[in-house]
Amino acid sequence: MDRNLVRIRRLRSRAVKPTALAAAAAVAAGLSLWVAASASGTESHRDRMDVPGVTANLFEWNWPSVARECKSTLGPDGYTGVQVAPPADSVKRTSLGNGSDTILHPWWEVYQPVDYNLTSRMGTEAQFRSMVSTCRKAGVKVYVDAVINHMTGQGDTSYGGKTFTHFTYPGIYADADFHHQGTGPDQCPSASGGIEDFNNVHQVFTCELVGLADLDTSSPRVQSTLAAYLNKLIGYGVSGFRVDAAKHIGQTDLDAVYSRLHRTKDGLRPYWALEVFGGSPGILSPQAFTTSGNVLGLDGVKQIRDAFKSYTTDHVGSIATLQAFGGVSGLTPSDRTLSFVTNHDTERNGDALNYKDGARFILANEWLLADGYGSPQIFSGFTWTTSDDSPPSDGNGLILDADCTSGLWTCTHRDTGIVGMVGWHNVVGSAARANFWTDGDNIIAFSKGSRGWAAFNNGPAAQSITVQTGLARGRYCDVVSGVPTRSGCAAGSTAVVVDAQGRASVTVGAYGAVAIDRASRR
Ligand code: LAG
Ligand code: CA
Repeated sequence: MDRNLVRIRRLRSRAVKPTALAAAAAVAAGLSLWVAASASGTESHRDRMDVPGVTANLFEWNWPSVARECKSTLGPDGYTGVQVAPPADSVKRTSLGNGSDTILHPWWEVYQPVDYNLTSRMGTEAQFRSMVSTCRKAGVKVYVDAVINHMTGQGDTSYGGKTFTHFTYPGIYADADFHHQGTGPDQCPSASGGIEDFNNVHQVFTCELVGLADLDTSSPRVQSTLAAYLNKLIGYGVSGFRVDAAKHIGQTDLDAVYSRLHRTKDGLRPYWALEVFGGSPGILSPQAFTTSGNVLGLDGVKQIRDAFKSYTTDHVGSIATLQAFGGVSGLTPSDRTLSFVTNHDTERNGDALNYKDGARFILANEWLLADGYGSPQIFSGFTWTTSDDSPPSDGNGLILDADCTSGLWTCTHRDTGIVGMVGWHNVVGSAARANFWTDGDNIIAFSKGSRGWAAFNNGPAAQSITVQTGLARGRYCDVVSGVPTRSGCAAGSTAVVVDAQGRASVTVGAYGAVAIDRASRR
């Protein structure tokens, strides 16, 4: 039994959930793998890049709420990282924009930066800083959504009280720092000045995305301004970035910015997860951006949706298809991918399952944690009716404290089954998948070496199966129904008996999962 596992087991047997220590051990295990992989790789800038482990994406949680959650929940539950919303000062709408929008402070205000001072809807710069330090102390690293392709597309005042116009942001950028319509190499060639053809590389890089002022990221001045912003965050203890609209910056400019970044507080290169929507050819594809960093698993999101619930045909799907998922099903390589069931865009645009899918959404998240593809991230946002809805805020757009009892926040990361599977993920580590079993339709089961075994039922009726678990003989507690106590299974949690041949008979509930691991043996 390896050292990490012993630690996790000791923690669980003390009736303590896997904590910062387990989390750190899991990170260290991932890290050594990464270093080994990159030693043989060709891209030197990947050398010792941070590896996030399991992250929670607390979308638009305000900074004091994130800090509290790191300490009370994320760290103790074994999450090793948290992704937070764009912290830069952004537009604060004082009137409705163009078109049909009817909400004064839609969630997307934060994707329209105005200034790199961190006065935002989520709090002050001091609150941000203190959140990062609280989270790090709880064993939870902080990853920031970095909006660096563009500035605002509308409005004239910001949360930080700045006034600006399109192309002029006092103190940071002026007209010459942006791409403009024209025919030169750093100019936008489309008639409208916006991206009209997502297959045209010149337009994708230099034209405006939905009317947002497009930074001339090829300019050394812009690059150093962006790097100064990101380095400030790194200085506060941030471990890496989800790079918004990375597809519209392009590899060359992304690399130029990345090369200016400092090491993180852990002495690593910052994590760099590029947002690149699939659907465009060649160098615009997610695959082609893996030379510049990790990428978001957006194509995987659709495969997961279609496996659990097909939107195109019968609305049933079949998770037996997930026997092949990852590089083998055409996705970017596991060690280059930030994987998730949904994010803030796909939960609204039909590409993904979302919290409204109920048990199936939870099941898909549990499966992702078990599958082990990519660095898994659990998205946890606020509930909404229309796709522009504001997160719970006061009249000025300032976001209120997250409250998991109000029904206004989904709090997906706190779900008992998901928390159990975060622990399971940390226990099984990098063990290879084995003992795959399926009924050929909507039940799958597999082990990770001899460290853990899990079963998933994406059907409306409970099913009993008898299968090879790959685990040693013993009595194990199901971790999906609750983290085991020192002496036994959690209240209401089922025990699974593995016989001398490694076989077990298990009943898996409707749209449910059962999972056991070496640290859940009692
Ligand atoms: C992203 N990744 O590349 C974000 O994940 C996505 O959420 C952002 O769009 C987008 N890129 C720009 O950062 C979101 C909303 C848009 C919104 C935009 C800027 O999905 O709807 O556009 O943020 O706030 C809004 C209006 C547009 C308008 C634009 C500029 O909806 O109609 O043209 O603002 O004024
Ligand atoms: Ca651009």
